Amino acid sequence: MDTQYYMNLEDQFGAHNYKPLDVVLNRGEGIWVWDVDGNKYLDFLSAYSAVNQGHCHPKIMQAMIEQARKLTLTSRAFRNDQLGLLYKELCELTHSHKVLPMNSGAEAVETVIKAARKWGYKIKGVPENQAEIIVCENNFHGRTIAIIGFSTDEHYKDGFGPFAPGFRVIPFGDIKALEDAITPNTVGFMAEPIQGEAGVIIPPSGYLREARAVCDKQNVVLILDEIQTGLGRTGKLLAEEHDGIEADVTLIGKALSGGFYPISAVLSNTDVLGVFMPGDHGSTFGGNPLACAVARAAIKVLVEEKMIENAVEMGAYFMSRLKKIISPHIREIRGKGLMIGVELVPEAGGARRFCEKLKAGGLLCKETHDNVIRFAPPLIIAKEDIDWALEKIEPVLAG
Ligand code: IF1
Repeated sequence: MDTQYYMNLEDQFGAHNYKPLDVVLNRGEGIWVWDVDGNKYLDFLSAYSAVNQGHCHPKIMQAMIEQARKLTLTSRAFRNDQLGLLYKELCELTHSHKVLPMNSGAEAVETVIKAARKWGYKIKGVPENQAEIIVCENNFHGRTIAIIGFSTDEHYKDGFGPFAPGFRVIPFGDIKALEDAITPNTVGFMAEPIQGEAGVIIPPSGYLREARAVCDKQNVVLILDEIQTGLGRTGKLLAEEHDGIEADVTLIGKALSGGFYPISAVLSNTDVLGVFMPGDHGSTFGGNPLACAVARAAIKVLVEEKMIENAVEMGAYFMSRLKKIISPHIREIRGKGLMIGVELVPEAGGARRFCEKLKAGGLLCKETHDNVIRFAPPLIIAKEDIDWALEKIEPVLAG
């Protein structure tokens, strides 16, 4: 059975809500993946930063297998012995007070919307049903109805209305706009520390620190969506650390399982998650012992194997080499740690064709929007593998 066979199956029986590169993968190990025809590729996407720890990390796999033999799901009707340990380890690592586990990133975002609103009504004293949450232009927080309702990308919304009220959109990186948008009914301000899907957009330096100060002054919950930037991707455990701040609520997902299992979490101070009472929120699979055991192993290897430090070093090296490439196609190269975007000029004919060429050379990456190539290898990548990747990237970008 070759690539074409599996592609046909997907096209015939699956909804066409994606346009993937034509590569059918069936094996992964570390930074490498293999397709059904036996071709080997260097993975420069890391499943959108969910496999920061590399594919099929042996220690995470071991934890998953051991837990799967013992107990996988209890529901939250009962307690399990992995949940409290995950809470404790996450709180110690991130200086949070409370954790609420969910499954997908979008569910974590939905959860914080509920929590921030309830905090607004119960603690801040906002009149019932008047709560407002401020978000940023070009945000990406997931695909549910509430979330796409405050997207500024028409494509994500087209045909899916009506949407939930209660959101206000301001430009990203503009602290004055945040100050101006806050009203007595504002309960939260939510942003990505670096906008991923928008094309690796880095806000002006000090933006998060200033946002922290504004939120403190106005009694607004600062919510950082670190689902993509978190867990080492930008060279810190959380990207907020670059600004030396702590959000009131931090959302993590993706690499929380090293790609083994969907698990996300809302990390918060006591005030915000403290508003949830029994029955207010939940999920059948959220906080299940298999997910918790996997997450515990995934964060352990991230720290113990110094993947965050490696992201700093390899990110700086890769970035410096990328910046040396002389190419008529490149408009700007942006990045922090191993979250890197190469923006092409409009005349380059779109990032997709470059991704196709890189794939032919054995390197998998994905365009975001039309003109940005995103490079985000697993954080375990070594210098010689970056050199190998650059041998492929340089001629494709220069040509
Ligand atoms: C898709 C991009 C990445 C996220 C942030 C929440 C979520 C995401 C900051 C939702 C998810 C994804 C989902 C994936 C593509 C992708 C993505 F291309 F859109 F920009 F990562 F770079 N907050 N990001 O980045 O998490 O519910 O998916 O677990 O195909 O939609 P989820």
